[in-house]
Amino acid sequence: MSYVDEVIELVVKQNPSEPEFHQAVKEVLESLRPVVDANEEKFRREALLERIVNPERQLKFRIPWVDDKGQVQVNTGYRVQFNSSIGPYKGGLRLHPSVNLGIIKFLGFEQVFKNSLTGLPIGGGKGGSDFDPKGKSDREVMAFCQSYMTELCKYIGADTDVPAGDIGTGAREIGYLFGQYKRIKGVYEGVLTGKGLSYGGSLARKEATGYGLLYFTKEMLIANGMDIAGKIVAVSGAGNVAIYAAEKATEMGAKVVTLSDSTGWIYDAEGIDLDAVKEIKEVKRARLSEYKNYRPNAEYHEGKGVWTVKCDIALPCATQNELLIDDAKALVANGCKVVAEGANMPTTIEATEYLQSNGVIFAPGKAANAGGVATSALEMSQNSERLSWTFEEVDAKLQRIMVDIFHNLDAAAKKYGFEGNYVVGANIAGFEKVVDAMLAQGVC
Ligand code: NDP
Ligand code: 2IT
Repeated sequence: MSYVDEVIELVVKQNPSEPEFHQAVKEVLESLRPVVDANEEKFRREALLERIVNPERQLKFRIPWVDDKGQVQVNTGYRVQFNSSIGPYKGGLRLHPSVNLGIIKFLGFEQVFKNSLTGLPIGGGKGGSDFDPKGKSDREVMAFCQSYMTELCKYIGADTDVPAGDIGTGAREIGYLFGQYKRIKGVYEGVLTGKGLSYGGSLARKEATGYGLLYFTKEMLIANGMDIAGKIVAVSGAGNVAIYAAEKATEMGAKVVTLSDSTGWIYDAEGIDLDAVKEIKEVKRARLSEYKNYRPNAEYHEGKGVWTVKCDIALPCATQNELLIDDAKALVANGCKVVAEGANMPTTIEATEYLQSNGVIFAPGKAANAGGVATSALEMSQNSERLSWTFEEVDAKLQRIMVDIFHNLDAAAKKYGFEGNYVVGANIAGFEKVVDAMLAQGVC
């Protein structure tokens, strides 16, 4: 059996009931076959793949907190410190009832290669909890965040592990987490990114994942002889990534016609009104169904269906496995030419293969959504030098990073004979740097 197949089998055996982790490992290792085959003897002796698929450390702990009725609630907290070969662990904290160890491990594993692709000195990690911020009061969210950080602060620090936002963790949660870290440790340091601008945050971090997705997509379109202006774009999600992806796509002259949340989706043939969406989502923390109050001509549909509309470009920006094989078929049938992932692993392996084999240009999340973590690394730099850069400075660096990522993975795909396969290109380009650092650092 080949080394890649052996390790995939091992991962499934050693981590039963973690399907998302299996999926992420399979996608990456399948892409690495040409590199692994060319170095099989050395990689086996070094147990390189076994080391790559095993987190350096995984933490799981109790988070007790008191709700507004005086009732004690208990959630489970996680932090998976996956790989520190190229820098301190870096990656977000997800707060969503679906969170479990397998989901955090898939996200941490992806983060290792994504962070490598940014070209910046950050290792990979991820954390979160099954706590659901929806419907909770600000005080309840604060109580939870303070309890989470009371335990987490023992394992993180500006030079060891630097968490940030992800689903359910935005500016409010980062503020409460930062305050508790400072209070317990007595240190004012850049231990989290995505901070508020008044206490060490970076301009353009809020916009960075969505904007970066569009900088990447634009470069990929140019390389394929296409232009983003005038295109119809379907976006899923209505959170941090989706909103700023839609904003930049609109700024680039495309028309965004959809957004979605966990209860339904909107279709606005005239182009989504982002001021309305920001008010609904960022200010009121309400449901997308309210969008019709702002734009009576728009459609609101309960449930799934965002991929059934006619579009040139699809940008899945909500969550994992939200674009399935039937969605891929509908997109192809409707003439979609490009899919670029704003979320982490939103497209199943089957759907990805269907899109690629039907001529759709496909950009994997670990490359296309790397602008968020890249700008987090820029926030770390600013904190270290105790200076703040202007929006324009950060945005210019972000653009450069996304353009470079595209060309690096394009080159890696070509080098191994997979021209145009950006999944293979991203996995190989991300892997090569991590492997180089791991081998240089000996058995650790
Ligand atoms: P937010 O919490 O801001 O928004 C998430 C959006 O996706 C919401 O509209 C939410 O709807 C929807 N959503 C979440 N879970 C589900 C689900 N199970 N089914 C249907 N819809 C769902 O998160 P972000 O925008 O920050 O993150 C979105 C994706 O992007 C995630 O995959 C994340 O890992 C990834 N990402 C985020 C980065 C960042 O910097 N924030 C960086 C790189 C990737 P509802 O509000 O109804 O739950
Ligand atoms: O998935 C991701 O890259 C993020 N949620 C952002 C991580 C970060 O550290 O900014």
